[in-house]
Amino acid sequence: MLKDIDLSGVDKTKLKEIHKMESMVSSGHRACQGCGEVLAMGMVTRVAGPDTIVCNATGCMEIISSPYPQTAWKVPWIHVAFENAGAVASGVEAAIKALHRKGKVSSKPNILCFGGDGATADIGFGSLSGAMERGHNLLYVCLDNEAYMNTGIQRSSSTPYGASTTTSPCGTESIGQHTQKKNMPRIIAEHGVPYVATASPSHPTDLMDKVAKALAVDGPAYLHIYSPCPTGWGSKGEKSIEIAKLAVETNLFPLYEVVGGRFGFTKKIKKVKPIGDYLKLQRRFRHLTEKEIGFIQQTVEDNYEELERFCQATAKCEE
Ligand SMILES: Cc1ncc(C[n+]2csc(CCOP(=O)(O)OP(=O)(O)O)c2C)c(N)n1
Ligand code: SF4
Repeated sequence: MLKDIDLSGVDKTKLKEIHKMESMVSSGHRACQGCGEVLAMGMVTRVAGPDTIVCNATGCMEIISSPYPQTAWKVPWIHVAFENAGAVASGVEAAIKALHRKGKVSSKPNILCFGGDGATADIGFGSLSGAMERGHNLLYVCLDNEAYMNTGIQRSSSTPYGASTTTSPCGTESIGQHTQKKNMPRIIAEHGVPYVATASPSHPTDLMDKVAKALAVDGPAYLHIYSPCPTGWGSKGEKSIEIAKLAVETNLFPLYEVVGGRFGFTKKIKKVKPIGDYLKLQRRFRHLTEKEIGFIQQTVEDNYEELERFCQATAKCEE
């Protein structure tokens, strides 16, 4: 069902102001150099600010930020098992709501949930779906590095076709992952939640504007952030932002949002680059032949056309 939600009053992020915004994840954490996940988490928490509670599903971001007795977190943070991050975040939100109603707390902190693609699309999917369906006022952020990195680069349902991982290795009999990536933003949009968006650390103001909108809506919001992982993708740490940018510029990972059920691009690429430019920077794709690259190119174009149709179908009719 389409619903009108006015987000025009939400402040836009100014590029030259970002350095003044404090990340709630301190430096000195143990992420690999060039990790897209930790970069994205810093951007998200810059917008959310100190009045925030974080629920963190098991995965890289939990491990690198909380080696007991140390922590990189500057806000209340709870470690959550793979399968129930959505449920725990729901409980935290309901508890805050009750305490607020009873006059025991005055603030209404932002409730953030962070999960990798494995936590989000696979094992934690049920509890995430429940949280979205029940309408809890929280923001769930999927940090999508397209595999289970923390436990040794195993494939997930978010691993793209053709990628080599330790459980979908390429070889004479296999091209690597042979299924297509699960479309999580679309699946969550189908829950009818007020705000869903894709974002990338290569486009920081777009990403941070989306966090501000997600926190402004009343009810659940979902942000799917593309997160390069040099260790799992076999790429150079210093190339992470270039790779993330190429994912957007090839239309492999279009930047869009779904507000009240209406789909809209937040960035349109004028000169779309070939998918080979993106693939060649990563070892996980280096075995692919021209024929397979052609197949991936076609899939990218088909998916993009489908998204365009969603945008057209849900656009507001002009009087
Ligand atoms: C039910 C369950 N199965 C498996 C594990 C082991 N495990 C811990 S983290 C992890 C992978 C996490 O992958 P993802 O959510 O994509 O996050 P990433 O590490 O890539 O950031 C796995 C399989 C677990 N903790 N719980
Ligand atoms: S393995 Fe990948 S996701 Fe995990 S900390 Fe390293 S770069 Fe980040």
